[in-house]
Amino acid sequence: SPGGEALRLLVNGSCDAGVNNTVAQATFNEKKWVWVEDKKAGYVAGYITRDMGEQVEVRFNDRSVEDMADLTFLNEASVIHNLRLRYLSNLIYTYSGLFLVAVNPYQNFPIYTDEIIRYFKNRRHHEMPPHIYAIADSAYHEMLQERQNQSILITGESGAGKTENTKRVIQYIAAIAGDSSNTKILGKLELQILQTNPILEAFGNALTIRNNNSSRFGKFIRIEFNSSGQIVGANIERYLFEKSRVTYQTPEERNFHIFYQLLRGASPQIKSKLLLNGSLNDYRFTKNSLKDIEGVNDSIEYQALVDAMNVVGISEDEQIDLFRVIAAVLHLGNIEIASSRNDQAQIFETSASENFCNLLSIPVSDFIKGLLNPQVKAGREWVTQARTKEQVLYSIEALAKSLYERSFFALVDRINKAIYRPNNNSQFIGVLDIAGFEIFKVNSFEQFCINYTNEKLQQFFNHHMFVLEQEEYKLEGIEWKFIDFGLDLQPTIDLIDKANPIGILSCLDEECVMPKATDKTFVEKLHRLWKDKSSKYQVPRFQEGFILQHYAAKVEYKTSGWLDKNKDPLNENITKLLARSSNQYISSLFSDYLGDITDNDKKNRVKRGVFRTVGRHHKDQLHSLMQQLYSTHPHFVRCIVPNEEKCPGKIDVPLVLDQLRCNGVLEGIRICRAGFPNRLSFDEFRRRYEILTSGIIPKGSINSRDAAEKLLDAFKLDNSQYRIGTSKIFFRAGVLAELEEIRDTKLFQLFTDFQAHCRGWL
Ligand code: AOV
Ligand code: MG
Repeated sequence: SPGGEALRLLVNGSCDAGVNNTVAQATFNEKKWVWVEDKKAGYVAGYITRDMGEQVEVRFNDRSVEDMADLTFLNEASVIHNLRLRYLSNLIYTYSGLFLVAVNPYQNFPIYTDEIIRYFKNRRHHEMPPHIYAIADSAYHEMLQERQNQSILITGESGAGKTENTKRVIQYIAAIAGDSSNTKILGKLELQILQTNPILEAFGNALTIRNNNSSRFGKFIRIEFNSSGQIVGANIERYLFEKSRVTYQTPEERNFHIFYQLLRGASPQIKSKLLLNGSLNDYRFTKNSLKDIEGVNDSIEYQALVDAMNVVGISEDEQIDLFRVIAAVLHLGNIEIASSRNDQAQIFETSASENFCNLLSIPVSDFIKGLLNPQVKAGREWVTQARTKEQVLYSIEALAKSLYERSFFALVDRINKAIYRPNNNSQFIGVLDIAGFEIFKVNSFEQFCINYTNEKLQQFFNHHMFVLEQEEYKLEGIEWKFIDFGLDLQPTIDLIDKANPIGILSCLDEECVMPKATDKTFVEKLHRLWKDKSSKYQVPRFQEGFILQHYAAKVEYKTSGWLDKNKDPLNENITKLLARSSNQYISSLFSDYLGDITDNDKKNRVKRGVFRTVGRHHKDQLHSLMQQLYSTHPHFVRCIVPNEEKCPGKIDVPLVLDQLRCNGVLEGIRICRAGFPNRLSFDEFRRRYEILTSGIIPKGSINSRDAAEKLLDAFKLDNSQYRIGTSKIFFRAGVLAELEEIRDTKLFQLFTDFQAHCRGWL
């Protein structure tokens, strides 16, 4: 009984447990049902498992199921009820057909300890409660057994727990894959891999309204193993970085963590080296933001960052270079631009510019000239242009964002250098932590890119779930009529990324090289191309933009600023100066701007992707990610935000339902139930369930297929409930769960009989 208290027996009665087949019906009738008073829930139904006179032990009927595909009645209400029941009993993980669903607990449960890791290690997936470790463990074992690369795809809204679960996967794998001698101490490489995370988070995460530690980039971490399953290296690929945060944050949000860590945690010596003598309120790029995160001390985090960099092997000089960029960005933000009478930009106070140039080792006079009066090519001639205050401010911000972004990308490359060892014979487990589908009040290019990504990932899921699953039925020769679920997302994907007929991304690229093109000409061209041509495309009533039908919902995109966001133009006068900086790190960040004098250089720039637009770059990266994913055996994790207040123990039902609809969980269950989601080999089936019958299977040799068939007969399972393949039996959702329950009861009975038997002896 819960809490060991005596339970009050209230009413003897029956309760509709909703069982619908003969085997379960039989056990149902044997159960002695009771209602138990509960302070919170009123009355809870349960049945007596042990009668001790004054006290009884009760198993509650209102138990949740560990796999929602086993729910007897499947609808939105039962799914949410089940998740809620579990969440309120501190069970944050639930299977849902092919998904693991994880609801953010907003509190630390002791479910990630070394002991729990040992508990999951080497156990079979279906014997274990739902947990992220069970997913990590099956990926690991399937990689070794099937000799196939694995992937774990973790998606969900901001704040849902993607990054936390990603960390848990890495933690688990580092613990079990390095641990061949069963010692607790992690190897150096495993430690380095674990320590890459605080570094990436310092530079790539920020406080947002929805998450105190929000990742502002997506990542795919590949951990590579040799044939005996030991880690031989790792590699991190990053996607879509939100660099606009460097120059602008709403008052409730912060800039990237590193700004606060550096200004609050660095020693006076380091700060003076970086010419930083102010605090957060003295720099334009930090002063308007929120300053503190509840429960976080930025100086302690700074120390943790430095420790992590030391573990990974990033030297003190390299660390200074990384911080140099942060300081330079802060100085850049403080350059004050005045405007002359004829509207020309001017700089009177040069100290911020001097600091910037000193730190980055470039000549300050050239810098100021390049900013205020850049040389631009007009035909074959170079002419000097005068700039307005707005133009200069714009190029300063573009430079700050680009400087930060390039340094962040270089940091990821540097980390990869430390942990990646090319190895031809390795296999990998890849973990994808990427922002889920987004719909805001105003949706711009950033949401368009992220939703495009999610459309592709959902298409991948559908392919895996519906196509491959049905192929397996065919392979096993079971009778099956191919179902077309009408879930092909290709029309929307084509509309976005096809080159011919020209999709949205290509159309945007074309406009980016057209002289005189504007956001307006872009959207007009789109309408001409797609209005009434695709059922997934609509023209909005009021604003300049377009409406796309995504798998999750219709989203209206506003296209102002898209040309610039896609082209991402920089002041080449300044980037060329930086490319020639005497500081090697800085010059390496801008090496793609090393002059455009020779044709060779030009070719080089094309090759290095300078001329690639943001959209094009993302499309290429995504293409390569998808190629990798299609070569893997995937595992899907869907993270759920329980409420908008970051509050433990509270489930906001409409909010959760919305996410379940968007991320395909509900649809996934429906389809799972139309098919035969559970399967067991003949041998395994016999081994596990022979105990439920007596003497049906003759002693001695009988092949496992015949044995299994005899068992199925004995259980009187309706033959719509299973299919017999060439090597396994496939079951409808819920059948195995019921057999398991009967088996539990049986084992318990055997155990008590045995006890009674022993007592008889005494
Ligand atoms: P996200 O990665 O999905 O959002 P996080 O993984 O950063 O979300 O989770 C947000 C916060 O929720 C964390 O900082 C933790 O405080 C808490 N949390 C999440 N999962 C757990 C867990 N399993 N146990 C304890 N606390 C948890 V974003 O990167 O914003 O898309 O952009
Ligand atoms: Mg995250």
